[in-house]
Amino acid sequence: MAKPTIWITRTLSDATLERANRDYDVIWDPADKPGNASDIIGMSAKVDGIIPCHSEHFSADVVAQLDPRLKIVANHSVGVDHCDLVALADKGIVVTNTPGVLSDATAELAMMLMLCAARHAVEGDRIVRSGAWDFWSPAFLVGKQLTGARLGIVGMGGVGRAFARKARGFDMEIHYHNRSRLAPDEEAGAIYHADLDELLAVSDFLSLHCPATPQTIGLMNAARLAQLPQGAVVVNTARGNLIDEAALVQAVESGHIAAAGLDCFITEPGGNHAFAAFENIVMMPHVGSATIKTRDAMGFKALDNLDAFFRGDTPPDRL
Ligand code: 8YV
Repeated sequence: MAKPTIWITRTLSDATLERANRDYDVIWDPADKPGNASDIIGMSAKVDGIIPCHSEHFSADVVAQLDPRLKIVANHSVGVDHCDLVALADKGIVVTNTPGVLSDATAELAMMLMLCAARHAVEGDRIVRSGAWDFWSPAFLVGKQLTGARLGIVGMGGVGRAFARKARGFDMEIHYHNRSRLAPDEEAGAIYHADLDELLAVSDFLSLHCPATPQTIGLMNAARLAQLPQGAVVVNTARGNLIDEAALVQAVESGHIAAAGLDCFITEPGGNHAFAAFENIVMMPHVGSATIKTRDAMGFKALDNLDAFFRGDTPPDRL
């Protein structure tokens, strides 16, 4: 039987590309450019499946123009806010994602951002690197300690729970808000707040781990940022549009928010240049899951989903 043809939109890990080329007829452009609407529409007539990243947008308008040849969108991401799931379902296109395998890598990056934000890493690095380090005092670059502090986690899915596990190692008191309360073994002592506002009031550190949905976009607006304790640290490794960026700039400027660590921005790639004026905002370019181990695992999970689908089974991560 002829191998199915798939389009791999971006440069996935070597191991993933090798396995894909072994099992499929693969269309992949090493130029590694995001696929735009016309790329996606055009390619849908040539392939049976696509492995996209969050950089390819399957809007309702794009989905309406897809060729019936395309049967499955096997995302190389856990987040699927770049896909109009209703439009894809209406069109009979199967959609999968890659839950679980990127939780630890993303939680590690969140921890890095939280520590860097809390301990003036951007400023400290700049001072030493530039040769401007000509002074020391016990009052120099005094930061905020994680030990014993209250950490609020919004969204206790795979990444939120992985982050809670790591934060326990720093002896933080874990609080969380989630659509539903976790079972006691998953909660592992974390304190549940059914009400987001209650969580915010006790979050010396706040880390966002929920998906971007119509309910969560703009979640951290000026009013919610104001509910955090004075001097709180905000971390976002989920999606940029969870935070009102102008409100965050104001809250950092006023000192109400002591520092922030951001891996996600409303505009990507690009970020928000207003943040660059603040050395207490540490930023990374959406690389939460960018480790060799995790990139391999994400690619393999996307391929596992395709394999199952083309065998005639239900893909394990079908949405
Ligand atoms: C990925 C992500 O790097 O999985 C997600 O939802 O945001 C990132 O971890 C990216 O989406 C890869 O496609």
